[in-house]
Amino acid sequence: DPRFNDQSNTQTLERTQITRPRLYRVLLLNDDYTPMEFVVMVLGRYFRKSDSDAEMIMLAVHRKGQGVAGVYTREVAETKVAQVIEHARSEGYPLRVVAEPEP
Ligand code: TYC
Repeated sequence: DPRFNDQSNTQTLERTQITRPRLYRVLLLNDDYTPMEFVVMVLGRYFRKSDSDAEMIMLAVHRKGQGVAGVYTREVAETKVAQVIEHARSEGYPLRVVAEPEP
């Protein structure tokens, strides 16, 4: 019987191993110089936020000091950080963006 898959003819349940990737939060940090409209544009273009969600997230960061732009696997999160920083620097803005693992 093919279900009995060891020599003692006892049944062994085989399970497929599923490993969830660790997820990383991309955080936007507040500063005094980056224009609000640039942060809203970043949230739309790089984090696929609607205009109203982008506005709410930007204002939360402005008031509270930091906020979550999105949650991704490590490589995606790090790529978005690099892309946003490059874009901000190209415009002369000091915007800070970091990725941190979820607890
Ligand atoms: N504090 C900025 C201003 O008043 C706006 C801002 C919001 C900057 C969020 C960065 O991550 C940021 N122009």
